[in-house]
Amino acid sequence: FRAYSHSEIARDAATIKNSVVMHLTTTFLRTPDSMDSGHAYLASAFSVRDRLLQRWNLTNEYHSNIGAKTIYYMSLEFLVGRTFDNALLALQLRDEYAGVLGDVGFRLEDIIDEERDAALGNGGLGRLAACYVDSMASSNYPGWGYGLRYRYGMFQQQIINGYQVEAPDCWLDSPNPWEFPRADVTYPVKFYGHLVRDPEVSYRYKWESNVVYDAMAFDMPVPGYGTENVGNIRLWSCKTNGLFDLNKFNAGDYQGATGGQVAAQILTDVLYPNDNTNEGKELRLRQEFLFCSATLQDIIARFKKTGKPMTQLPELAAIQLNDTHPTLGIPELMRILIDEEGLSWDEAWDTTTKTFAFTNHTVLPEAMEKWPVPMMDKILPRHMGIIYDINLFFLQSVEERFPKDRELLRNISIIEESNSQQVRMAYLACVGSHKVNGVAAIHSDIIKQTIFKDFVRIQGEDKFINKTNGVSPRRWVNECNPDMSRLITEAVGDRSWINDLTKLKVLESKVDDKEFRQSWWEAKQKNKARLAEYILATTGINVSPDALFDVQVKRIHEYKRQLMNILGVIYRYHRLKQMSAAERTKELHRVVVFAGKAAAGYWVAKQVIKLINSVAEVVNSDEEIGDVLKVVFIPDYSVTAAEYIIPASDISQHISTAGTEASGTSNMKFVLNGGIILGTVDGANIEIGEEVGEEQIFFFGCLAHEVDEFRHYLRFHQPKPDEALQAAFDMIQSNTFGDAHIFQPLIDAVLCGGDVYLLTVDFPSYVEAHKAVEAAYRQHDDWVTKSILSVSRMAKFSSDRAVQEYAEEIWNIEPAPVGKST
Ligand code: 26W
Repeated sequence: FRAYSHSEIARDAATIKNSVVMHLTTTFLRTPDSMDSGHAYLASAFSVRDRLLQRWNLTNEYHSNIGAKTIYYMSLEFLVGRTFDNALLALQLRDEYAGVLGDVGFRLEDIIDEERDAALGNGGLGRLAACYVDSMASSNYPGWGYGLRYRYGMFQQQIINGYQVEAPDCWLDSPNPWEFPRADVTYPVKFYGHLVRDPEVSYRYKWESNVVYDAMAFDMPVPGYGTENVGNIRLWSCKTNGLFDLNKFNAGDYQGATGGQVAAQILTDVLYPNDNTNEGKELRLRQEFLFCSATLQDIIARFKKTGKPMTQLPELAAIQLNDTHPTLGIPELMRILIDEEGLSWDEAWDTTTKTFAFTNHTVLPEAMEKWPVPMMDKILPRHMGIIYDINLFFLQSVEERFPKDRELLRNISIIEESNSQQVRMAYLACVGSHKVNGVAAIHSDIIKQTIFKDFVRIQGEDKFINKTNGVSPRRWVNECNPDMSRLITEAVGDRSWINDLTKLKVLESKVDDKEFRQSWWEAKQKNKARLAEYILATTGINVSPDALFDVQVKRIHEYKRQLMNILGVIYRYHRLKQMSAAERTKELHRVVVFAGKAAAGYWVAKQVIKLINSVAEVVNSDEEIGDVLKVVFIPDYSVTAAEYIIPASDISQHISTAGTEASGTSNMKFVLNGGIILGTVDGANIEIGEEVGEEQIFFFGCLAHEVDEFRHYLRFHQPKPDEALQAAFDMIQSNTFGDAHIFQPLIDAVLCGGDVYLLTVDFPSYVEAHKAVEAAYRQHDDWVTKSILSVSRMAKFSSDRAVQEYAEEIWNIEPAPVGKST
């Protein structure tokens, strides 16, 4: 047993070239003469992967040899994006591969572009999971992500006639160099069936069923940067070959022969494309259980190899629940411990609660997962029984401390007494965990005052903590912004900042350095030119990099208020149309960029996309307006698109109604790339403002504590749009952007639907904030100062800091760097 040391990775051009050619000829049966860029990518990727494998094997071997405590990050979503460039940077082989590929006539950038995103997530929650496993690997924490290997990831968004049209994301159609099938790591997962009570122990059961599917592991490497550690994301896929019915086939029943396979496969076929809405679909519940059962069986199997008693599980394993989606892991662990491992209820419960911790990511009521008791009882009879018992013991303990408070018991019960009864997953996750956290300071406060209010009273303040989100500096600065990264490296003196963002502080001393400022500005201009090319390629729209780039990219949702943004654009267009040509020449040129997907069933969000595209069409072809205003909707937003868009922004909008955006993470990415925020006093915007200073951020809008009162007022009073908002409505209603009927429901939601997201309240200060941004951008020198100072103060928002806090305060786990103690 010995370490492969860093230097043993061959980096000379001849060896790299040999390995690329070897994969080209033997893995893909091609010759160098017939190599296209697709095969150049595949052959290079397989060659890089070989180099990663040495470290990956060693990491796993090392961690099991030293019996390291491991963190298991359970998430139904991992929004990884591409891996090739990330791996090249982590192994510090980027220049070497660029050279080798250059020798045979390829540009590395084009080869990188051949890779398809692994888009196994919707938005913030899924990308956070990917950043956290990146940080665990780069900070040497033994940590695994667990998720599902969806055959179809986040749908591809096409824009047809201005409307979003969804197409399947067949990301596995071509070979995937970044996954390892592990046929030997397969677990049976049961559904339905009946229970047989143990004759001796009243709460122990045997669960019998003949509906059993196999979940098979696929492992994805997570290259650590500046370390030899390689992390792992283990994704489960339903295995179907055992389900082929040869007897039916032989009897000529071909559909019947494959029926079992179809029923199984569908479990891991598609990612549910909902972000913040709970549909309550039975297939989703079965997906969640398949995931939880396979994961818990795998964790237990690994633990049992140590030979330690099951009650010591929390000493070797910490399980983090990424929102409530994996909450069935709690009753599944209870079932395994009680029914299969023979623990008493109390031992099992103590072990379970010490192992699990839970992160809440949203306060929107429509996002809260609840499952009808009859559905759960049918699909998972044993788990329903366990949940009843967990609830019973919990309520009994509360009753002892707060006797006769029927209302309290009703409020905190894991079972909601509606018609039909529902299992409240957030309550189950809370009761089954030793720590519960929100994802930004304001959000963590809000959940303590709202959904978990009674739980704070019962279980104590200390259980409820804050862990402000963070983003990976590897992907979100070093990889996506090479020019700015080069400048930072020069200022810091080396690349250490990539694993330690506190080093960014030195930029502060560069703020008066003329040459540095000039380079900083040029880097941004170059990124804007790159985005302009991307916009031209994806939309056919020509934009000038000299304009102010004003960007809002995120899932389309009413609470995120893309509608307010486009209404602001319409108002701007209205004003420009009223000006004389001479007046217009004095206006600041602006490109307003939107991107984001709407859940397939979210009609209002889809109408907002249509409105944006209709406005874009009219404004962009208005010759009077020319370059003064351009509006762009970039289709098919993705991690890769974000890597083009974010480094190119001057101002980005994070304008949720106060109190609704739990944290936001793109806000952090924009500022880390030298962009400035126009935002509400919400989520992590607040903490970003605290760090960078009020000169460096443009806040507007009402405050979270004022929202309830405004909403209450607007339920009973007609909302009153100010003149600006009214002008925007008038422009829509006079058919300026096509048939106004299409958009009337959007206006009605504001004027007749109680204006739940408070557009009429915030619009006046929103318009003012835009004016302030414009004035500031015209002060070119001050703007560069703001940009440099902001970046220098962003250390807090590294996911390395976040993961370290989780490790110290929740997981009780320490770094175990591979190679250091061998
Ligand atoms: C069951 C349907 C469903 C699916 C996804 C409900 C809720 C979700 C997620 C929790 C939504 C989500 O992605 N939330 C986002 O999480 C980010 C990471 O913490 C935060 O930065 C965002 O503010 C929050 O909206």
